[in-house]
Amino acid sequence: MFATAAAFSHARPRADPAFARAVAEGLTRVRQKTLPASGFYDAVGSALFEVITLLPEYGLTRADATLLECAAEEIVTAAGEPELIVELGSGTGAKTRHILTEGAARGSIHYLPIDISRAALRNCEAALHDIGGVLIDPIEATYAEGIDLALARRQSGQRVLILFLGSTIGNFTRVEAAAFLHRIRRRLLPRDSLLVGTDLVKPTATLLRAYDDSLGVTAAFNLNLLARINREMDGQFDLAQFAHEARYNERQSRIEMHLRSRVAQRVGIDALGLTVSFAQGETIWTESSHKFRAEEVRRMGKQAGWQTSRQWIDRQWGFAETLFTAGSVS
Ligand code: AVJ
Repeated sequence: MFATAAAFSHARPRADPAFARAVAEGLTRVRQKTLPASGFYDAVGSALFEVITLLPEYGLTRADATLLECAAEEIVTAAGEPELIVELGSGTGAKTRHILTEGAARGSIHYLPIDISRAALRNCEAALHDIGGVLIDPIEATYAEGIDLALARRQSGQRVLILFLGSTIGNFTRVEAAAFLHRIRRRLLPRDSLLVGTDLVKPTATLLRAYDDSLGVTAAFNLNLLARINREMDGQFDLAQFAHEARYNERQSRIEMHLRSRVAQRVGIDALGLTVSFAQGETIWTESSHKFRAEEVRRMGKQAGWQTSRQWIDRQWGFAETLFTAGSVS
């Protein structure tokens, strides 16, 4: 039947169970409703994020990439020429290329990108497979599970470098970020390293432009959370009834993204058996993107048990790469 083909092309994509749980929990909160920032990155959202990185207003990814390109040689040397390189959140692999190329110039590299998205891992492998002397072993897992799986592959005497780039750490609260740095430190050995990319505090106007661009790509990226619920969970969100909003929280030095309901409305999410009520002007908090001071990052590492740190800073945009190295465990 011809109808079958049409029905297939409109088939509901399978709901990601972790995202579905977070939706059910976050939209039934009595006070501030929330949706998780990890939910942005389905196929549509990942493509929109790639566009964001090209926008003139969003300098973050360009600063990160430029720094890594310029400092790759120093980073690999300071990390003690690691043989095992683990990356949290594989991204497109474009930024990692410089580190891997430099590492492979000193000896063969085992590269283990970790991501919950199989599509992201496939893109990363396709983008980096041509670098000679690098064995790529993608791990489809959460960061915590993935780190344990990756470190189980360490052969004795191998030195490890963990990469956490792109200011992804900025999505954590400061307390969560500190706990994360501590947890990684406990899993590593003396002389292992961790490279963390962080966006730095900068003028509020610059930040607001970066998270509310003139083309509306960030608005689409934010609204895609609702579109994704419609696609995966038979949600009834009318996207025109929600507005993208980016605020800067001075006290916490972070951008907060929200979706504001333009009217009082009730929205069904059929696959969850849920109806959500919104007051006019009520918001869903969708992301926090923390901005750091360079010395604050070094201090966080020290407090988490990392003995030494080195930093490379892009002053034009305001971005830092910080390399923490584990000393002897006391
Ligand atoms: C990928 C988490 C670093 O916080 O800037 C971009 C995501 N959100 N525009 C960020 C994002 C809105 C991005 N991170």
